[in-house]
Amino acid sequence: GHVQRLLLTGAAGGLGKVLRERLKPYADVLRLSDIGAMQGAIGPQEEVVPCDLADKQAVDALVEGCDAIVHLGGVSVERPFEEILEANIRGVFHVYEAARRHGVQRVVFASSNHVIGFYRQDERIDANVRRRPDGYYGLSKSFGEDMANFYFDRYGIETVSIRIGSSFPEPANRRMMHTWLSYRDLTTLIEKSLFTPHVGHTIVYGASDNEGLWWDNSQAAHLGFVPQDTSEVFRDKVEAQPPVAATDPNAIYQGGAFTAQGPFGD
Ligand code: NAI
Ligand code: 15L
Repeated sequence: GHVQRLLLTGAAGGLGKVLRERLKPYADVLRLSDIGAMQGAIGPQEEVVPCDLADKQAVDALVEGCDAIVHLGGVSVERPFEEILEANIRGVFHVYEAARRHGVQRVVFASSNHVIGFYRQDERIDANVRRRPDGYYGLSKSFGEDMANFYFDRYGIETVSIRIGSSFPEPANRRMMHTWLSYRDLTTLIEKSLFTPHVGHTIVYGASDNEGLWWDNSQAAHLGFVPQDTSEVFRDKVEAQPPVAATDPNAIYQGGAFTAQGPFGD
């Protein structure tokens, strides 16, 4: 698959930096956007449009002329509600409204495992389970998935919501042995999410081929996503770390420490 102009929000972030390189083969032009500064030289295939996702007019202008959107922008950790509200909740609304106004037919939404973070690590779940967000951040991603659902039912805009586990160069701890998603597998999953026909609103878990996976992707089989990497190659390194207490949320819940953050303020 291939599109003319692909919008990447959150392009200056951890995953944005990686995908900015890896998504090049799939578009003539990558429109890179972030509220923060973009690193490095701007390539011939790239255009940079700084934007605050909380600014509706700015997002409308950002989306104009794009053929598909990979929406990574926003607050990516647990924070007070008011911050999440602006960047993630208003932000995702602005992205879909702009997509509707400018005829964009496909969105890939960076959802998160924190939408289901309060499931326990001994439970195996699929995309149809009741959501159990583990904080305001997880709630905002849950709202984003509902937004995707609504814009498909009402306007036919198709979305793949990827409930990303932990996408980093390596799994950093024991929990991430289950949740790790390699950059290679992330890229493949985004490619499938952009170009598989008739996805409606599909929810898929973003994890590599790890041992003892908590997540069952059978509802997303039409994407044909087959992860190539596994956290297993890092097991010795990760298990050299001191053990985690049985009472630590990192050992109990799929969302790990996010389940125990807050309250904020008084
Ligand atoms: P990140 O925090 O490094 O990148 C997010 C980017 O969004 C940042 O560059 C930030 O400047 C930008 N941003 C924040 N508020 C903004 C606003 N109001 N307007 C415009 N841009 C704004 O996060 P990362 O790790 O790159 O994640 C990318 C996406 O994937 C996020 O939506 C995150 O929630 C999601 N995700 C990532 C996971 C991971 O393991 N890396 C796991 C699950 C979800
Ligand atoms: C996320 O949603 C975060 O964006 C990322 O920074 C990690 O904390 C990841 O989840 C995780 O659960 O490991």
